Amino acid sequence: MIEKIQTLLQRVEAFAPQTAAEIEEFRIKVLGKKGELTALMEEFKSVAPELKRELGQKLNHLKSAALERINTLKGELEEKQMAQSSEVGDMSRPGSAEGLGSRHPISLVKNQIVEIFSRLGYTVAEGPEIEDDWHVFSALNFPPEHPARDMQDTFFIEKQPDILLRTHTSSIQVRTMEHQKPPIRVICPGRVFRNEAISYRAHCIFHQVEGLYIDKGVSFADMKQSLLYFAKELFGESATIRMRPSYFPFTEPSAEVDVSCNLCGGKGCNVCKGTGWLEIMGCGMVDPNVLTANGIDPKEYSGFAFGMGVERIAMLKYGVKDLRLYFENDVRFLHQFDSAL
Ligand code: 2NM
Repeated sequence: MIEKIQTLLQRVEAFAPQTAAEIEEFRIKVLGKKGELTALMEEFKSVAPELKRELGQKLNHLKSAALERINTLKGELEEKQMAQSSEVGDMSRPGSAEGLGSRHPISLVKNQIVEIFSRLGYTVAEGPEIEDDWHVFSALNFPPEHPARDMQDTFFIEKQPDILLRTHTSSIQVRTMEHQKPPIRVICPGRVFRNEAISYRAHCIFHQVEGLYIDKGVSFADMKQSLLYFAKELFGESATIRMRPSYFPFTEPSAEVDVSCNLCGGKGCNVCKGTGWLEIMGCGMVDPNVLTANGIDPKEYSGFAFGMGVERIAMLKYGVKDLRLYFENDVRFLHQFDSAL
C-alpha cells in the first residue's frame, strides 16, 4: 500500500495539464467518490493496527498535496487566460476621440479685455487675493470710516492686524506703484471678494479688470480716448461712449462709462432698459492723495484709472441674464461658448 501511495503522490506532483478540463478530469479520477485516493482510504480501514499510524500520515499528506496541486494549477491556468485575453485588442480599430474642453466665458472675456489694452501698451500685473488694509483701503484714500471697510462688505480673515480678501484689484496697482517708477501702464485682472448675498445680479466672488496709467501730462482727454478705443474694440466700430459724473475714493474727478446699446442701436430695448446705454465701467483721474500715499509726486505726474466687472461685461456681450450661471459650471451652459473666440 505504501507503494501505491508513493506512486500516486509522484503522479500528482508530475501532473502538467493544458486545459481546465484536464484538471477537472484528474481531480475526479484522484479525489472523486470513486477516485483512487478514496479507494486507498477504503483500503486503509483494513490495514494492520501497527501500520495505521505511518500509513495514515502518508495518506493525509497525499490528500493535501493533491488538493493543493489542483488548486495551484487551476489558478495558474486562469491567470494565463486572463493575460492572453487582455494582451492585444483589435489593432485596426480607429481610436476614440477625446472630448475637447472649452474656455470659460469669464476667461474668454477677461482675455479679450486684457488683449485690447495690451495693444495700447499696458502690461498685465497680478497680486495676492489675501491682502492687508493698506493695499486695499488706506493707500487708496479710503477714509477710516468708509463703509467698504465694514464687516458687512468685506471678508476679514483677521481683524487685528487687518488681513482680508481684496474687494477690488486696485491693490495690485498699489503694489505696482511700490516697486515701479512712472511711467506706469498696467492692466490688472483678478478675482475679488465682497460680502454680498448671492442673487442673479450679485455674487460674493467675481472678476475685475482694472487699469492704471501714470506719466507726465496724462489728461482726462487721454482717458476718454483710450476708453473709447476699448469700447469700439470690444463692442464693435459703431460703439460710442458717454461719461456721467460719479464718485470713487481713489479718483477725482470720477465718472461712469456707458457704451451705446448694440442690441437696439440706441433706440431702447429690455437689455438697456429703454435708455439706449449700457453701463460698463468706472474711471477717473487718480486722486493726488493716492499718488502721494504711493510715493509719486502729484506735481510732477498725473494719471487715470478705470475698473470693470468681467461678469457684467460678459452678461452684456452674451445676453446672459443670471450671473450665477458663471459659477455653477454646468457643462450645458459652458459648451455654448465652445466656438466663442
Ligand atoms: C474703478 C473706478 C475708478 C481705480 C483706481 C485705482 C488706483 F489704484 F489707481 F487708485 N485703481 N483702480 C479705479 C478707478 C477703479 O473701478 C470701478
